[in-house]
Amino acid sequence: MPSLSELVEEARLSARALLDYGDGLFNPTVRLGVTGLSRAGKTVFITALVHGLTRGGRFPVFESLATGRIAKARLAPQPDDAVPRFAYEEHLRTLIDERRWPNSTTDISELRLVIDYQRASGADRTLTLDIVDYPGEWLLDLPLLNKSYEEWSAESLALSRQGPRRTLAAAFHTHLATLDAKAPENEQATLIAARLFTDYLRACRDERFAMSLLPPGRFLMPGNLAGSPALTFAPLDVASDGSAPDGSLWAMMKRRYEAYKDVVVRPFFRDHFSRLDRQIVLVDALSAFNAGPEALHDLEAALAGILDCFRIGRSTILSTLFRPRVDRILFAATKADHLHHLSHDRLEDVLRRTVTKAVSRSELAGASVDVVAIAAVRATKEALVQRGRDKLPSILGTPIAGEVANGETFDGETEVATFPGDLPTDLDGLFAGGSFRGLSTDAADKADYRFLRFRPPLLTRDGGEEPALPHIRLDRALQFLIGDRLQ
Ligand SMILES: Nc1nc2c(ncn2[C@@H]2O[C@H](COP(=O)(O)OP(=O)(O)OP(=O)(O)O)[C@@H](O)[C@H]2O)c(=O)[nH]1
Ligand SMILES: [Mg+2]
Repeated sequence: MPSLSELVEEARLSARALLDYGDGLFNPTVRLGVTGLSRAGKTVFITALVHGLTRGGRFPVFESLATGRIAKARLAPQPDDAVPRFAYEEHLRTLIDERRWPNSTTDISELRLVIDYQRASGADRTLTLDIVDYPGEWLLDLPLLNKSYEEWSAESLALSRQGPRRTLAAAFHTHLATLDAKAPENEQATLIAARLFTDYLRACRDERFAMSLLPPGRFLMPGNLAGSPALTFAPLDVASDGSAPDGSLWAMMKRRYEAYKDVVVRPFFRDHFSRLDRQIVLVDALSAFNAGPEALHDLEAALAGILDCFRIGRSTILSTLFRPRVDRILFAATKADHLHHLSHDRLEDVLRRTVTKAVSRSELAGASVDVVAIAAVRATKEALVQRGRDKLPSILGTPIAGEVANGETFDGETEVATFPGDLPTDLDGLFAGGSFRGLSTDAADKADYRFLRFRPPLLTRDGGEEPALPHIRLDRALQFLIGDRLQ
């Protein structure tokens, strides 16, 4: 039996769906979700996409633009009053004028683009594209809705005792050993536990480990909820089928865990996720390579978790309330400009392998899924560099000040040619963690694959005109995501 609050919620949701629908009849709209774990490349992707559409980028594969059917794309006022606007102008200025990557963003944001185009049949039409940028970490909170505090505790403690996570969680484990779950509730002990648990999650995100699976997602990006009780709890060593004595530390943690679900998780799925029509999931597979096999496994698990949110066939954790209406999902490996183009297909293969495993587990009723390797903003050029007798396919770029390679520290001004290492051909060996080493297992110069971070490209303005941003396969991504809606 649905509870009263569920019924009320359902009524509210139907009312809004009707509103969205009515609006859509007169004014066709696509809500495009852009997600990915932190640093995956969401902000850069949206900035490049909007710039390309409004300025007219070089997008040969994006048919409607390439054939001249798009007359004009312009920004329009952001429609949702409670969601921050995506700071497009600021991000663009940072990229082009300062040649810096935009700062990290930790909250949801939205931007509305209106596209005037001509249908293939000749009629003039308008499509409204609402782009929603939200952290992929929020999707990974979905399973919490179906888990008791005790189950969640048992799982996250088990995870924190595996592989490299064990060392990173040492301080938290030490504090945990001093806690008695059945003792009276204690705000100070809880604060310390929450802080150490968050420190552990943050350490896992570090470049050397690049772990992906770190719920609760809001712990690392609390936004305006920082310091609130709903974000101040941690797992305890308690029996997964036990029940908490009244007034105990355990009961307090449990209450806050439930509050987290109510104030953070449910509203996100209800207000944002369920309204998306199309979704792109950006994946920083190269950072996982950089870190090593553990990070790749972790990424694989996180991607499976993200895909689970789109399972709509069977009855899942997603109640009918939260079910998305997404009918196209694109997984994109970002930052492909760190590789020579000869390796782009291989990068797609790695991602396809990871995703296929997850897709075959889920029933994505009606949704089509594709995979592409992209660079939203291409920071490098390609060159063949003579090394001894061989010519190596290398990439040319300006490493960010402070990046180090072979003992040399870069100043942020000098352009260098590098050979980042080949992506391994043997994918099974790669995931099995055989011979492939990354930063988390060895010194940087011993890692089998290592990429440098480059500055955004140097662009010159021809006359007064804004320069186009170079990219890799961004047009292919666009064609898959919205090409059919511009027919
Ligand atoms: N070379 C290259 N680097 C990129 C590209 N896109 C993103 N990056 C790098 O990845 C970093 C993160 O990109 P963002 O777009 O800020 O990623 P995000 O997903 O918005 O990150 P958060 O806001 O922290 O969640 C940037 O600072 C760049 O260093 C790209 O197309 N090419
Ligand atoms: Mg961002």
